[in-house]
Amino acid sequence: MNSLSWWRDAAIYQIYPRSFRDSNGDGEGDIAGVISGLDYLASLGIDAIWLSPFYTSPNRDGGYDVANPRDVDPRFGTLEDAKDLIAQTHKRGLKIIFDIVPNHFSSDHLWFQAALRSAPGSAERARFHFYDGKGPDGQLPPNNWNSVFGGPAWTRVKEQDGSLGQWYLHLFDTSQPDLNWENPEVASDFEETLRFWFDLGVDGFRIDVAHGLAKDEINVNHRDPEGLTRALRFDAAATDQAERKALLQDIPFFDREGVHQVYRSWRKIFDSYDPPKMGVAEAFINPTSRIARYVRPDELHQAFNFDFMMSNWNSDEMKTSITRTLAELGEVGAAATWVLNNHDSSRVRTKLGDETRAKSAALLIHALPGGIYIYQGEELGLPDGDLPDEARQDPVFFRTAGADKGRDGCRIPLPWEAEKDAYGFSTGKPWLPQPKNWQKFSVDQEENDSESFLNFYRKSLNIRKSNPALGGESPITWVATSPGILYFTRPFGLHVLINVSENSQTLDISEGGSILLASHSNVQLHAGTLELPANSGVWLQY
Ligand code: TEU
Repeated sequence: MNSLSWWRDAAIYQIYPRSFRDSNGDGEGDIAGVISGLDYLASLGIDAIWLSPFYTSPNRDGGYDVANPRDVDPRFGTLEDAKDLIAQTHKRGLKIIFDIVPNHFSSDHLWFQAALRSAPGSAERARFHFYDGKGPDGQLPPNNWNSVFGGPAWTRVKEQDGSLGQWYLHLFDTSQPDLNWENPEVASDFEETLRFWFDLGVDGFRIDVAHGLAKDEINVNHRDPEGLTRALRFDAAATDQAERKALLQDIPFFDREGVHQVYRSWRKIFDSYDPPKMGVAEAFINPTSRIARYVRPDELHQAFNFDFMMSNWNSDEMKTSITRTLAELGEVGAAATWVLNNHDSSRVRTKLGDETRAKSAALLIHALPGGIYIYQGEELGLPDGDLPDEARQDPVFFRTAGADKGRDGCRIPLPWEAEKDAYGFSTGKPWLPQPKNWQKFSVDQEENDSESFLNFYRKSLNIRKSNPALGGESPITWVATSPGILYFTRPFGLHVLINVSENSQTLDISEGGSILLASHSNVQLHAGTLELPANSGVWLQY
């Protein structure tokens, strides 16, 4: 890890604070809970943590509805707790990044409350996207855009005199009014937020909906509103991925030119600190060549690699995505990132369908040049949990009338201790019910089992950190081999082979190597013959 550009090959662990660990028994995770887990996190072999939002929020979208970006929600603790977390994280030699949500505020934010009290055309309304409706009485929304969470992207307000009035844009929930980035007050407020946390020692930001801040002309309808809905659905299984990628290229409020000016000005702020701060874009766009534009030398540092995350368990698809990523990012001099899942997607174990594949996917990405992101619980091999509909909280579930189950299944509180209530997550009732059979995934059980998923991740991450053949950005060289196998080498004698097929394969390879790590003990190497069972993977050291 190079200290100035530490993020280029870092392993960054995503904490969803609400579900990490609860210190006060209210059933929701909090900052003190994160602090109590820091030794565990440091033992994994990661370099940094990223926390999803814990700011003041009515919590209609898990805190991505921010009412005050420069304070901590009492459910999570206090600003003093946040300062303590930064100090305690640094003390363990880890970096810490927070989440910034520039596309929208919560409708509880003072600015939006003021906008509701103010007249159409006022300066207060100009911080958001307020428009008159269409139709004789303005009863129709200004355009036909859909919200990412389902339903229209517009809500009509009541004016002060009680009459039905203007409409405001919300690409997400009604409680998340979009900010108007053409208004300089918006830009300066976010610069203040960046500096506020940077001055407290935060090392960088994950930028929520980084592709959404600039919008096309509001007065123009989108020609394919149904395509728009399909492109935006969270339920990956509901849309063919190839179709989805095509549809994503034509969204009037994503990936517009105007966003780049914002990141150029943020970069100046990042670089004004010593050492410089970093930013990672959450930009859900296609084609991938567009992603490279967010990480040009004067913009952000990283962008999540959703193209790879959305690839199916298919060797050609995965290889194409890897090759394209490295080539496109290489052109702008940016480091790649590799992500298997996050708090918006299915967990990788569930997505790939079994444990061996999930381990092999980790062996693959932990051996690629660039940075990796790990979503809390991924190291335990957690699957998505089944939830009764009554327990669901994600606005996606409600706004699609249950057609899309939403993202709660991947947000279930972590199991820490097999024999305790709530698996030791909380002494109270967890905000989402945990499945009955999660003892085996609990941290304490996995700690004591040398063959556990956790100990596998620990080995993988610690080798990645200490062995010069892994991590870093040295190139990969593909080796021609049997169909269904991904085989590449990296300098310092590392050979990586992943069997992305349902057939066990016996491969003749060069002699002299030994197994550094394998997804399973049934991967065997004898002289120059490698037995690679279906879906398994291996690192060989020559
Ligand atoms: O997600 C952004 C988001 O919803 C899109 O990138 C989405 O993945 C894509 O359009 C496909 O539907 C972020 C947060 O990660 C998420 O938890 C929040 O709910 C959302 O922003 C709103 O802040």
